[in-house]
Amino acid sequence: MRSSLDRIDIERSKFKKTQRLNKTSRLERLETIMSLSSILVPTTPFEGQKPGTSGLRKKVKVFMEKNYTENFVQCILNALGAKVKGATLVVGGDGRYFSKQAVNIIIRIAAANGVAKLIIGERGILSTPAVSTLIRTHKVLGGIVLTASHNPGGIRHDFGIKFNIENGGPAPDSLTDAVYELTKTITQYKFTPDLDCEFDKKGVQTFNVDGSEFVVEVVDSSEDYVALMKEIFDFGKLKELIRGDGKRPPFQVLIDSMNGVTGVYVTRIFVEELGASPDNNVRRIIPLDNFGEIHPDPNLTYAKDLVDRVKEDTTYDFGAAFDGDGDRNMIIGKNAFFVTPSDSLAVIANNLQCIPYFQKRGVHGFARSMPTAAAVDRVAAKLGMEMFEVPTGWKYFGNLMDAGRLSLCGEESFGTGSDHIREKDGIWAVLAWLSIIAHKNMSVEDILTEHWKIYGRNYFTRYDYEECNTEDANRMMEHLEKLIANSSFVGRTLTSGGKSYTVKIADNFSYIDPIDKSCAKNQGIRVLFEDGSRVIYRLSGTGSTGATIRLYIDSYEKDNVTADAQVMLKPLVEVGLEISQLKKFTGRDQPTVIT
Ligand code: G16
Repeated sequence: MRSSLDRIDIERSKFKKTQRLNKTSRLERLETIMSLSSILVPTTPFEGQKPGTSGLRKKVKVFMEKNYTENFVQCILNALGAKVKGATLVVGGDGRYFSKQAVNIIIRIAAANGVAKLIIGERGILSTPAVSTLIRTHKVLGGIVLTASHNPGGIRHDFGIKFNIENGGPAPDSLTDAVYELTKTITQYKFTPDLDCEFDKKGVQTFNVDGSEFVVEVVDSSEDYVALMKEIFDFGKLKELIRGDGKRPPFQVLIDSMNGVTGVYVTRIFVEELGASPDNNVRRIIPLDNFGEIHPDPNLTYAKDLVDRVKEDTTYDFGAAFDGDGDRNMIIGKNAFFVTPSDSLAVIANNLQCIPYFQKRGVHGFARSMPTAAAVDRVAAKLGMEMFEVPTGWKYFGNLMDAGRLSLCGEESFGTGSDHIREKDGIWAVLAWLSIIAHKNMSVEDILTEHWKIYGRNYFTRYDYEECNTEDANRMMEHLEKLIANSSFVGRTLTSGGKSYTVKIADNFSYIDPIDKSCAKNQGIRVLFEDGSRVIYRLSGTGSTGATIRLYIDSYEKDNVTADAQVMLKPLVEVGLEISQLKKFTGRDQPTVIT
């Protein structure tokens, strides 16, 4: 039976010369190594090993500095404490540049720290949702995910490491804060220098390290994940949709992996299981360690290539793209009709009965991150569902899911997911959309239009100002802090393009987790207006260079639901820029990305 990566190799051979894998069985040779010893390596702390919204992200060259990666990995294990001894961890990532070196470092440090077993994706490849799946299905202590997500890869770009806990989700602030504190004082790490471990092919290798057994199990990158998707969705129905069923012609999809890790899963699920054409229905499905020099971020700017293709070729009914590690998704319909992530969440929430998983398990609450437009709140209100608003970051959904109070959630940053795992899940989102389309037999645009007619529309846009000078960006945020602290700000009316907005509430968002009562402060400045519109300002926590300012604009219309979002929101954008004095502080008069 071929593994997922073998299948990808077959695809790869169509594009370029097949990379011959070294088939000599190093596994046999390793079996003869009976006893290995660990050593303590002296080291000194590095500044700035502070995990951001989702792990530590830096330039590859930073991770390549002597002891940089080792220090961080050791600090993760130190922060976990005594639980590490005898534990099992999952290791894998999106295969970006430096992944293999990082996996080797983790193997040697984990063995030296008394970890009993590592479950590693073949060649170190696992999407972020697949890591979450493996942690949950194997019921292990957690996983180390090697990715900088949607950030570009390659030697000149970004690498990242994050830890996921035993529920399969990103580590909470308490753990990442502990890791950061440890990085400031680390003096040594444990290492097994002679541990030479193969992870290119499925199989189990056993070593003896300091007198204890250490096992490395290399698993198929997609097997458990595909099995989970088959439990959640009706693959028979989805196949009929994609292939056509005699009554309906094939529903033409174009699924774009943007040279990221989802190529492995797209090949298995869309091509092999659902019968999509490898030539016409999928693209950029070979995972490349530099993502082919593109920015693997599924939005209208960085996935423009897909948008243009779907626009030009009107035979396509649907397009989707994913980011490097497969947790983000973008959905477009015929003629590249764009579905905002906030609307995508609301539409899925309104149609969960189309998905067998929810038919069986019922639906227990919805959630969104604070900057995400409130479209899903309206669905929750109509369906009588509990609704949560959390800070930006998937880690804030985990407790609610574990407590059985949350089934579906999403973020404006192109993340959508459910309690099937504890990460956002790009492929899951596309399968959810296709299930809804198969059930309703409607186009993407018609589904949206119908939704807006029922609920009204939250017009939403996000302006990103990437790689600003950090001091400038901080000064702008300080200015906003001062402004909202001034009691005369509430009640002030701002006017632009003939529209007036009166400030109702202005604050810096904080959140108390309803389950463990932990508090997250300073999660973004919100200016809420009398008419329900909102402007939100945040600094990104995922960049690796300078500061990225995000300006989020959300405005609700009950009846006028089919206008152009950018035209509709222009006055509010102007108001947002005026309040922040963004141009004055940063010198920028245009955003890098508009979504
Ligand atoms: C990460 C988190 C998301 C979050 C996003 C926000 O996404 O997993 O939950 O919404 O960051 O990023 P920023 O702080 O830049 O606004 P990913 O896909 O990068 O892991």
